[in-house]
Amino acid sequence: MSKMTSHIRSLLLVSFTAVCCGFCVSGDGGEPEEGWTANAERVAASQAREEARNRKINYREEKVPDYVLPDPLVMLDGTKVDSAERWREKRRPEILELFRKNVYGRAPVGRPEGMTFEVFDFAADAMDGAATRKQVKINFTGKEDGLAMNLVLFVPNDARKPVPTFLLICNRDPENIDPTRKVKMPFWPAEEVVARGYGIAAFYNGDVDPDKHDEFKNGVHGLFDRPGERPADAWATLAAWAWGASRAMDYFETDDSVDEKHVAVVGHSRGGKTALWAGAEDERFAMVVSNDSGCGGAALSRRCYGETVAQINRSFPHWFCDNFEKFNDNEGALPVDQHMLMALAAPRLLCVASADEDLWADPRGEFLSAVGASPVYELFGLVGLGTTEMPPLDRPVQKGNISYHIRTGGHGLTEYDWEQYMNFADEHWGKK
Ligand code: GTR
Repeated sequence: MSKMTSHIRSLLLVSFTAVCCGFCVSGDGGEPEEGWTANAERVAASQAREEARNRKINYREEKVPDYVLPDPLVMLDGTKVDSAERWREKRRPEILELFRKNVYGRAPVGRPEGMTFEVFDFAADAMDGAATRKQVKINFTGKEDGLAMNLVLFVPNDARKPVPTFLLICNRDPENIDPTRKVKMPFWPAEEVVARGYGIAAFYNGDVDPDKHDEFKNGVHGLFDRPGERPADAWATLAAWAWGASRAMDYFETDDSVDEKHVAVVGHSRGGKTALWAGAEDERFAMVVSNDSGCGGAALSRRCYGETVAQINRSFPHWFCDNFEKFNDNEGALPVDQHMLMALAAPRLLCVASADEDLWADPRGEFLSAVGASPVYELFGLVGLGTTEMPPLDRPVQKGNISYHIRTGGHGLTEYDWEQYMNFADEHWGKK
């Protein structure tokens, strides 16, 4: 058997083992606990709903098609990647390029000329004295009344500066990231993050690009794209939001209170897809957090479980580049799958999370992606996920440089999720 076939076989075996034999030894050394499986009634009800709507969506594990994942460690020309150096120099750029061309599109490179930062709000005694608040207007061109995004940042007052910081790409109503803290939402539990000694920042994705199909006339597309026909690999909206996250990072590099070498980019759902892409495009992010990101995020496209490529392109035609439509009902033709997007985070920290009721996002596909990215971490002499067995509910796996958990409940970003991300950061960023 050739090396390549043997690797593909082992990837398949990994998927098979995880699907069929999920169990885990309980923390107290007692009976092995079952790994997570989707609740059978929920599967049946979800399937019935799709059938009533006449949609080709699958929720049954046994109906997941056979698939072979592209090997992250084999170049397009068949050459095996056997060192971290070859990964860095050859394979990583190749995979990044494949994602730009086929999935997210190509964003303008680097920070825009003329961009300005204006700290328009400063409060040293925010959160009852626990934090210093700053609000920064990031004006992309520096032109008067030019398109700008607002960045809100809280830095704990009693922490040693500069502080490691979490940046949320907020894809929900801006009240979720209320700078006044009159509104407090678990989606962005700023007080709790500050209490753990971390900086916490956020921006609203709609500042960068509206979340609607506007023919790319508004937002940063309207600002930077040349008039005329859009290439099929032009950046779409997820790439625009990811680009926005990089502009926040540009600001962090100028702020002495933020440790720009320890910034986590965090996103939920469409924001999670964006966070993964931001971490791929911009290696300044030391940690990448994908919360319930599903299709086009952490979930393997080839599993066609829950939301599919065809479905997401239909519902959200502005999220991905036009080339992505070539893979509607044709996932096997993709030169990449989402485990390779995760691999682009290596050797940095990566968190992947799913929710029990969120079958639409394919929790098992998200887990298997993390499994599939692990060989790239191993190339760096690191442990990736450190297991191929899906854990039970609410039993986070934090053995290596990839963290995974599946929690009780539905689609959402909760305090429980944030706690896991902070625990992981504590472990790796020396707080423990
Ligand atoms: C869903 C969509 C997902 C996910 C989510 C969200 O409706 O199908 O891909 O991104 O929205 O962002 O909340």
